Amino acid sequence: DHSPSVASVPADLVIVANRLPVDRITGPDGEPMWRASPGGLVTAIEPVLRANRGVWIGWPGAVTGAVTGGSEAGMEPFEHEGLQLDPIALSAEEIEGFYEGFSNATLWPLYHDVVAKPEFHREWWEAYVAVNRRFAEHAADRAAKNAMVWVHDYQLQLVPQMLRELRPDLRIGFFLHIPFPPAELFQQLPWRRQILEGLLGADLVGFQLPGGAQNFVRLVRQRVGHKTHRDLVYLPDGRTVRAAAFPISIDVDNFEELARKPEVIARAKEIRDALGNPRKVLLGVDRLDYTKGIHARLRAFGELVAAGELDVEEAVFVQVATPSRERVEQYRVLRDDLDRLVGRINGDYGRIGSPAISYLHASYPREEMAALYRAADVMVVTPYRDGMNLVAKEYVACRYNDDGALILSEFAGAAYELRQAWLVNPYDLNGVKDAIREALHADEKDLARRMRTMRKTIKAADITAWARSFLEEMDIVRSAHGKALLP
Ligand code: ADQ
Repeated sequence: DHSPSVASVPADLVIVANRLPVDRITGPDGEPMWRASPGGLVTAIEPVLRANRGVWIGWPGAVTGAVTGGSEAGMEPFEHEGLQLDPIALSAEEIEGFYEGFSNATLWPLYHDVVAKPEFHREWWEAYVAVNRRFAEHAADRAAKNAMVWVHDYQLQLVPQMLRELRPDLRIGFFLHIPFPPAELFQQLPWRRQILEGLLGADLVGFQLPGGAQNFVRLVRQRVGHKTHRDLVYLPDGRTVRAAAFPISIDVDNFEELARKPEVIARAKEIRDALGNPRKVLLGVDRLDYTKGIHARLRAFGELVAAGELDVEEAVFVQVATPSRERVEQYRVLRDDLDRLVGRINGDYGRIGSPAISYLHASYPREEMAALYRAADVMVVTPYRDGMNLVAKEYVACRYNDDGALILSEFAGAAYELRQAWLVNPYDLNGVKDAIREALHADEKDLARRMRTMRKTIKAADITAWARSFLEEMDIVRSAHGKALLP
């Protein structure tokens, strides 16, 4: 379904993100093909994209079984299920320096409270600059006069400024999906000033939480020396940049609908049966990442089992951890650590047919995720630091009977809205154990009271509202400084 002629029309809305909403795969005859990789971002942006003849620019990922090798073959703009997609190829060296290196081994740990030690390498930075420039040039080519360009996430922080230099007519927004760190940590970055200036190319810089926006404004004042007032930055050329919080959400109705499907309900029961019908099922679902606090929660659970407070035939922990970024050293180390921890707990306390922890590396379709959420009495979300954490919101969306308990780290962005969860400090193992104990023994009324409030919260702020509020704010910010506007 390639139709480049349609896809090359200048677009009024351009989404620029590291990844396209499709994966590039190799078809049966060795030809490149596209497969949808549905995610929160595509669900959020799809309606706006369709309504505005929008185009999405991004990397389609390495071809399964091989690296793209910078080949441009089959990388021309195309249409996929009504969306205009424009792939950018990355060479093997670029994947290593820009993606695995600077994005995932420098910025990711630095922005997550240095939970792991960030590595600073000049070659990685150079790759980051080069790839950001390619994305910016591509966006400049595709955007119509006065178009709106919405740039996403930590991989592309230089794009706003590069794009503004090429196309001053554009309205540019940026949204950061991960935390923006406090000045004390950000300061470590040898290229801190370049990153701040890169972001200041946008009219609106969005963060998950007000704290991130405040960190940014404070750094701009201290490091770049611009005048600021509250959430506004005043640039010498008369332009203003606004920094504000837009907590991201999920398609709440869609998750609830899934969870109400008879097949999903049946599947949830099947899952409990397969686990030996324990009285309680605890669940963790994460990308296998050292920020997610998987180790802490499994240790806390293991200690409760070891102390005889929980019996493995009464309570089972299901941990789904999808491997990610496996070429980055710290992720391999984490995977081995978790394998050892799970092996030890199951070896010491499991019984034949009843392991204490059911540990799965698989990646599941949405229906299966909904069934897992439905099957779980206690959802355990304990990141050391997380921009938002959609899993917590997905669990709440699926609990339409107002039952089930959510244990949630204070350091997840979601804790800002989901105040009725059992909030924990993941570094405090006794605190996590207390929360697990309380959640397992909570009475129905307490659970219902908490869940009802949390459900109201997420229903009032779903993913469509998130996208709309960001785009509306971009309109306001830009008109406030009197530049060209779309009707
Ligand atoms: P992530 O770090 O990827 O996202 P998260 O917000 O939890 O973390 O989103 C993970 C998504 O992947 C969820 O929608 C979940 O359902 C899905 N998922 C996880 N494991 C899966 C599996 N085994 N099979 C299928 N699906 C699975 C980053 C930031 C977050 C921020 C989001 C959105 O790190 O803090 O919330 O972006 O802005």
